[in-house]
Amino acid sequence: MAETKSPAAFDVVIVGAGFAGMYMLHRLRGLGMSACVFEAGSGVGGTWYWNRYPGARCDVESMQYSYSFSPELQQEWRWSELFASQPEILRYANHVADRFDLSRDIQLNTRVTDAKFDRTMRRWTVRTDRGDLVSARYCVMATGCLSTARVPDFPGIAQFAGKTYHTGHWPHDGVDFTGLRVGVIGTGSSAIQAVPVIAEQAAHLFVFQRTPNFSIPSRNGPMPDEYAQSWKHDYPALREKARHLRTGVLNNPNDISALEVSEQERRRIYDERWAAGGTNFMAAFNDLIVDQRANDTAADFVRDMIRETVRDQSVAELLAPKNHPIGTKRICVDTDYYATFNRPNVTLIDVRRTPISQITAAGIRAGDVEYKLDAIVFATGFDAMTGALLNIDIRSDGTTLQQKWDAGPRTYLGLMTAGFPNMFMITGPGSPSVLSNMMVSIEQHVDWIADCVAYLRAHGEDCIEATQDAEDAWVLHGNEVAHQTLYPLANSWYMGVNIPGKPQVFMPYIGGVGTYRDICDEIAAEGYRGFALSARAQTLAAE
Ligand code: N01
Repeated sequence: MAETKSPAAFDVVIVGAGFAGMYMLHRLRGLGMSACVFEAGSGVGGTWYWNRYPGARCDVESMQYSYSFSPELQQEWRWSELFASQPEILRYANHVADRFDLSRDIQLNTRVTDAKFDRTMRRWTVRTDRGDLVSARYCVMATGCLSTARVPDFPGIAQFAGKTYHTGHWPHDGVDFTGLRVGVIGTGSSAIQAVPVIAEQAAHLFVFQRTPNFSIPSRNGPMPDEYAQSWKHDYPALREKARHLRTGVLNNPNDISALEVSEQERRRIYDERWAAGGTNFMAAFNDLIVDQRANDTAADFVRDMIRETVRDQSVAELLAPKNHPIGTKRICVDTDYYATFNRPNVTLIDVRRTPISQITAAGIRAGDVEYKLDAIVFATGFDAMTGALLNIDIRSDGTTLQQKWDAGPRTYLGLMTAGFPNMFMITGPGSPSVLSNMMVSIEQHVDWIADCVAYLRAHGEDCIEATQDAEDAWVLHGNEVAHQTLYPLANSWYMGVNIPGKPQVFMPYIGGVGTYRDICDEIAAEGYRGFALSARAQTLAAE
């Protein structure tokens, strides 16, 4: 879009007003820095603004999936359920925006299209789809890990006469499926939450499954007052403890091997975790994600639970995952997912055996069968971790980020990438991000970045850049750690496998939230080891 304005100048430009961008703005204000935030949505909340599909809720407990930076905020906010629903989390995001007066620096309905670094001026110039032009010393990408929705390129998609929806772009006024024949494509976390709710409304629901997933019942319910109070009473200590755990979630880890106990004892422990519900199931033993034999015991247990729940054993067999170790694709959490397949109005279709060949005017064709539909829900996921970043034309020294990451993302700590000075990523590839409680990881990154820019200011520096050596070493370390686990055995979006042509590398850092935090803190304490720091004045004097 043409523009004639000269750029407005800020200390920092932030891309995205989800939980990461909002807290970043708050911290920068606290440092007396000027910042502006661009947000593509018409409201704050990021992933919770976009993902409004039926049944959407968080699979980390509400008492833990919330900001910890403000003691007042965490005391005053009341969650109504153990696992908060999307509308409630969005209300919370809006409450935070109001409470900390964030909105005056957030420009909504504005998508950042380009960001260019000028090495002479040591500033980023950022453009938007509305013609804004902004210059800032630092650019912070708070663009989210799962914010670029993906619809596979099914032939005939445009000719479908009914309505289509993607879970990650759900209409704001909801969708009424009453009396309709609905198809859901995909059986990841989003579908597993949406399917039971849509099944209650639809005349008939067809679930098109390519790969079954392991799902644990959430056992969600109203938040008991005493439970909320027990957290609030001890919040500072509990939050601190969570920051040093592997996933950033207090999940009652059992620090013994699944192979150390008798079969009976193992079964007792799995039964207990299954009855308690939620992702804590994966903390039943300490080796489920590193030892195939240990993993098999947990996977067998869940497969048995599926067979117990689903009456038609041929459907149960289709729903029971057999091709990836449990937990190596994101473990799902549900309310009545497997039981939904006992309903007479729900049909499971195995599109592994008979792939979807076409979307027709009347529905979906898989094999020889055309399923007549009034609506199709694409629960087909996201171009994860890199999609939102690479959708922006990011350039420095004549190179684009797209070119630099041609063979997969390369970062130092998931915070910066060499050759792109003064650009920070929040929960970028190479950090624990999607393998952790995102709130814990977001706060850790925001605090690290805020401390970093404050340090630069205090030391008269205005430029920071990851060195190539440090980045190479971090990428190597990340790969080594990932390959000590079972994660790379799954065709997951963690590996980029869901996007045709995307380089297949394990993107998040799996070393654990606590270990990672210690590494980041040590690096900062050593004057930002592995980063090159400089000031423009010094550079000019040297020339
Ligand atoms: O997406 P997904 P999602 N033909 O990529 C299928 C977070 N999240 O939106 O596995 C047929 O997991 C695909 O099949 P396959 C969470 O981190 C959190 O569900 O590629 N099927 C798969 O079944 C999660 O992991 C929460 O064989 C096709 C599905 O589409 C992440 O978001 C809630 C296909 C995509 O599953 C993404 O979850 C929701 C094709 N051509 C999401 N292409 C909570 O906090 C794709 N599929 C609870």
